[in-house]
Order: sequence, then structure tokens, then C-alpha cells
Amino acid sequence: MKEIYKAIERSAKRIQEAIAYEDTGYSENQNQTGDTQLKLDIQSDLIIEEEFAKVSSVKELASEEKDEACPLHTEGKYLIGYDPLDGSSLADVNLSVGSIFGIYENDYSGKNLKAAVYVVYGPRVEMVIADEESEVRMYKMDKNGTFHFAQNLTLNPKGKLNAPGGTQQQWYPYHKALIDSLFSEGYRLRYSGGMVPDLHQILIKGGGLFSYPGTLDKPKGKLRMTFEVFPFAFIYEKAGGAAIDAKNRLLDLSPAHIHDTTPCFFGSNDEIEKVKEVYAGK
Ligand code: AHM
Ligand code: MG
Repeated sequence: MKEIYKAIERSAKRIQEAIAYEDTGYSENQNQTGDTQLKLDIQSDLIIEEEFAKVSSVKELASEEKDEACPLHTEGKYLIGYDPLDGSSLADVNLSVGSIFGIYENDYSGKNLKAAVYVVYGPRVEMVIADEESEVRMYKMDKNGTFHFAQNLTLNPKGKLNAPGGTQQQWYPYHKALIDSLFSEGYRLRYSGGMVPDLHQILIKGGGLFSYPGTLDKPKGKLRMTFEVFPFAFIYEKAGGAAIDAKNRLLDLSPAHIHDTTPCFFGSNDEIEKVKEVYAGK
């Protein structure tokens, strides 16, 4: 696993340089979801592929930017599901973006996730790792591109931040009631449109709720299990919080295809209990 983390560190340094100095415009290609890819999406994907090619324990790569998983080292043990540059359309307005990695064994089901890592490219570059070894830990990159341990991350039982995703016009009425009830309790809106910085903020500030629900137009939500949802569900659980699809634990789900999406709620235990109450019977 250490070699995988090192490959992610090398990728992060190179992706940060690409974000800072290269073209933030669109390419002429579309990905599996039908989104037109940014040049940065393609470049970040290539960088990650190159760095994992050097790691013999990686058997297969599944990227959000590719239709199918690609075999790597036949003798490898791990499958890596990753989003090379999540929220990449925020790069041109100079907001934070991120890379997300899920490290699986056997297949891409939530129960087979062994470790999860994300990198935030903001004013600073930070990396968060969760695995069976120890607590959820955050590292910061120095000016030479070396990562140093900064702190462990733990969620409080209840937080103060509310990050409600999805198009409000398409929310189910009971979802709107849930979000409104949090605001009327004093929760503050903290939502950038990038799940990495939004979930990072909730983790660092001790708690709250991030939601990307099923909506009238997209009952299965937007965010993909393999690349985005399972890695964050793993990190939030390890940090003492919870992650559900409204009713069930996200890590009990298995995608039929690597690009399958699910409604998702990540947060402190108190907020997640509220979600379950509101969604019970819906
Ligand atoms: P992407 O992988 O195409 O960048 O999409 C994922 C992002 C998340 O970071 C964010 O939470 C969500 O899309 C916001 O989507 P929208 O603005 O369409 O509601
Ligand atoms: Mg994404």
C-alpha cells in the first residue's frame, strides 16, 4: 500500500503543476457520462496512469475518464478506482479541485475497499489517507513536493455546516424540508460545487452534512460509487462519521457497472440520523 500512496504523492505534485500553469480549456473528447473533457482531465488521468504503471501491486485501473477498467500488472493485488480531477470545471474560476482514489481488492464493491485517499489542490496541496492501519490522517505538501504528516482527522458527533448538492428545483419536497430544517437550526451553507473541498471542509471543521440526493430528474443521483462515493464513505466512517444512500450504508452497495451512481449523504452521526428519519418510508 505504501507504494500506492507514494505514486499518488508523485501524481499530486505533477497535477498541481498542470492546474497552476497549463490550459484550463476544453478538449474535443467526451467521457462515459457524456461530459466534454477538459484538457486537465485528460492530462491528470495520464499522469496517474504513468505513476501507477510503476507500482507492481496494482492489477487494474478504473478511471472516471475512461469507459472501462484497464488491466495493468497481472500479478498485482489491488484495483484502483479513481477520479483524476474531480470538479475540474472549477479550475478555470480558480476554486479548489481534487483527485479521489479508492483502493479495492477483487472487485469494486464497497465492502472490498481497503483504503481511500484524496488530494485537495487549493491554496495548499493536502492529502488525506484512510486505511486499516491507523486513524484518518492528513498530510501537507511542501515546496519541493514532499508530503508531511499534519494531523489526524475526526468528526464530532454533530457539526455546523451544510453542503446541499443537486439542483434545488429537482429536489423531492421531503429533501427540501430536511435541508431547510438544518438551516433553521443554525447550520451554515458551505458549498463550492467541488465534492473534494466541500467534504474536506466538513472533515476539517469537525462535522456537518454533505448531500447529493436522488432528484426528480436523476433518481440515482450524480456521483459515482467506484470513483467518488465509496472512497469518501470509507474516509467518513473511519473518521467517526457515517455515509448512507438515504437509508442504507453506502459501503454495503456494489455497482453493476463502474460508472453507476447513487444518492449519497456524508456527515456526522447526528445529521445522518436526521437523514434516515426524513427518508424512512420514502
Ligand atoms: P465531475 O466528476 O464531473 O467533476 O462531477 C463531480 C462534481 C462533484 O465534485 C460535485 O459535488 C458535483 O459534481 C456538483 O455537480 P453539479 O454542479 O452538477 O450539481
Ligand atoms: Mg468526479
